[in-house]
Amino acid sequence: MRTDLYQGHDYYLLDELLTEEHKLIRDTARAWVKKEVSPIIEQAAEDGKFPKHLIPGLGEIGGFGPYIPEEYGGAGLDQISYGLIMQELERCDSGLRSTSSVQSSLVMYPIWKYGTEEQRKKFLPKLATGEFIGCFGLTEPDHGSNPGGMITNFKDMGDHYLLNGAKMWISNAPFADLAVVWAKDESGRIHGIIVERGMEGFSTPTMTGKWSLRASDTGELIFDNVKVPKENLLTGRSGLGAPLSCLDSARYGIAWGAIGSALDCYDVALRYAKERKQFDRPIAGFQLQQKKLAEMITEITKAQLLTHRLGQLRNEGRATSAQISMAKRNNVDMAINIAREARQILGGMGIINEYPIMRHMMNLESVITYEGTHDIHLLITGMDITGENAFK
Ligand code: TGC
Ligand code: FAD
Repeated sequence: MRTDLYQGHDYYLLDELLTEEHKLIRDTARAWVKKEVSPIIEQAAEDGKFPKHLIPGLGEIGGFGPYIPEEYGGAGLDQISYGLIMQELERCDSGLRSTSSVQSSLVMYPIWKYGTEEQRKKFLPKLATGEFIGCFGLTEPDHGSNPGGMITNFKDMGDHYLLNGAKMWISNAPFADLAVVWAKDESGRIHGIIVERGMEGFSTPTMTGKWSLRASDTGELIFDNVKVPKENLLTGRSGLGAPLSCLDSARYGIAWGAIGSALDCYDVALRYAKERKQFDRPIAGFQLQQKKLAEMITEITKAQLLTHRLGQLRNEGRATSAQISMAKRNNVDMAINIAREARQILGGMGIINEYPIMRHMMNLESVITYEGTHDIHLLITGMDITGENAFK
């Protein structure tokens, strides 16, 4: 098993912009990842299973709802802290970050923002420790990029709601205790509703056959006349804007997380290039390899600057959805390109699981698709700068 030698890369001295608390949070997450996750992640990916024994530890390092107020069990941290945790988790594996960001931004966030006080008290503290795991059901078999077309629906039956439909591609679904599900009421308006495991007619079949994000469990959500208590409706906001606002928070976390994947690929490739000799000298001495490495650190540094500024804007409540889209799209694309270049630097060694690069590369094929595809985010930027909607 390869020893995890990662130390971080900070070419533009961005650490100077962080507080002591930020650095402590980041270093704690990094140390936990190195001790608990790095030794087992390749096996988890090979097995195609999320390592559930990590859940309590993830809760302890603030991986579940870092910015949720302490009164609800969260850590009450700022957005840069949230980003730094996502970066450290995805530095190890995108599936690990997925579990954390789905729980934080797609389950805890909507309950905190749009739930009742009763729902907050019932669910948030247990979600913060990992005693409960949640998932987020927006995508349907026939509605991915266009979630507004969803057909999952509920009817008001007087003393309960009756939920029917299906969601697919849902991270953590196979073992989640609860699902925040987006469904239409009888007038076609979208609402969030909390569906709990054990409710009759609710099942979560596992999706198999993934070559990507293998250390994360993905499943369907099937609702066959599920009776949902009325107190499980999220009453604070309705319409497509409600789930999309949760996506803003998760996409922001991905923008940081993707930097983590890129840093790990760069770190491994740089070390390998200095050690590996061909034609009697380290391959790091050849101009073609230096071009790859120099471009990698340049792109990582640009992404770090973009994302740090976005974090400041988020802290001030000024970041727009379109700014978040730009960062998600840029950083994931940057990371996937770096993974591909890093793999080449390692030659044949780049394809085996002694090194993490191929796993990152495969993971990033999911990350570039979920939470809005690469092309959808381009269209969001296009609409923002021109005022013209090219989606429809
Ligand atoms: P459109 O007509 O543009 O908007 C409908 C309403 O939503 C508002 N809105 C937003 N509100 C908050 N935040 C945002 N980011 C928002 N974007 C739009 C908008 O103002 C409008 O409000 P109102 O009051 O006028 O009704 O919607 P559209 O139907 O044209 O679709 C727009 C589009 C394509 C950008 C959007 O639907 C989209 O982003 N599609 C991509 C779908 C997506 O990202 N799905 C992600 C599923 S979850 C997931 O992938 C989790 S992976 C987890 C992991 O493992 O990490
Ligand atoms: P489609 O929407 O069918 O898109 C196919 C292609 O068409 C894409 O290239 C897209 O960019 C392009 N396209 C679509 N519309 C347009 C347009 N208007 N103009 C130009 N091009 C367009 N969803 C959840 O709700 N919860 C989850 O937890 C979750 N986890 C996921 C985990 C994994 C591993 C994966 C792979 C997906 C997950 N998703 C989840 C679903 C994810 O959000 C969707 O896959 C994504 O939104 C794209 O939808 P789609 O796959 O149906 O592709």
